[in-house]
Amino acid sequence: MAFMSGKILAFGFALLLAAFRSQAPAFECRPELIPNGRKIDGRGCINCHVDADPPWGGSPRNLFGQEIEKSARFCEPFWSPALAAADSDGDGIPNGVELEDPLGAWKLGEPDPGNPERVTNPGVPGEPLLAAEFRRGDADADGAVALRDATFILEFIFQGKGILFCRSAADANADGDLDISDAIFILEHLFLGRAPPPSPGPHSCGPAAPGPSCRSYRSC
Ligand SMILES: [Ca+2]
Ligand SMILES: [Ca+2]
Ligand SMILES: [Ca+2]
Repeated sequence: MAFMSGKILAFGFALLLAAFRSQAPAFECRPELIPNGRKIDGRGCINCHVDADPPWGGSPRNLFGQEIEKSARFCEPFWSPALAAADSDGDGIPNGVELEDPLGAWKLGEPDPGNPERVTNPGVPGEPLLAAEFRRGDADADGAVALRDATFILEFIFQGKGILFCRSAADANADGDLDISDAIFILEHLFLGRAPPPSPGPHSCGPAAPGPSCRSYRSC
């Protein structure tokens, strides 16, 4: 009889634990552990939970929260290049781009990176995005069209190096393709004085096509 009571108690405890885990408590410290963690609503719980302000202090985790829960331990840092590169909510925009730290380089204690107005929730797919802008020919997104943009394009095409923040920016001749002719176009402009990259040009920013492309381009 005592053995049965023990099993019933254990079962009840397991049920309670499961209920507790499904209504996951929000760690107030965790918004501080991701870049721009409090930019959306000032508190930041909504980055990981479906309800930012439930009456009893916690709510089920959204898709980003579920991903974090796999590796996070209490208030220990967990932000990483791998987590930045992942797309937890499956909307085509990596977590790091949504939080304005595409490379996952931000460290706890550093100022928030990027443009806070562009921050979106990495756990909620389909949020409206601010229109992204780009400079034609500035493939490496450092704010200028230079020799390094040509080498960036060649290394990206032939060696798979680098992160292409905006395909339109690297499409220097604006023909819709990204290939060796874009690197040549930049070189001819720089060293032979030929025509600059077409609209919006190398010195002005112009709107990119709607969608996630150019979302992480940050020199405009
Ligand atoms: Ca996403
Ligand atoms: Ca550049
Ligand atoms: Ca092209």
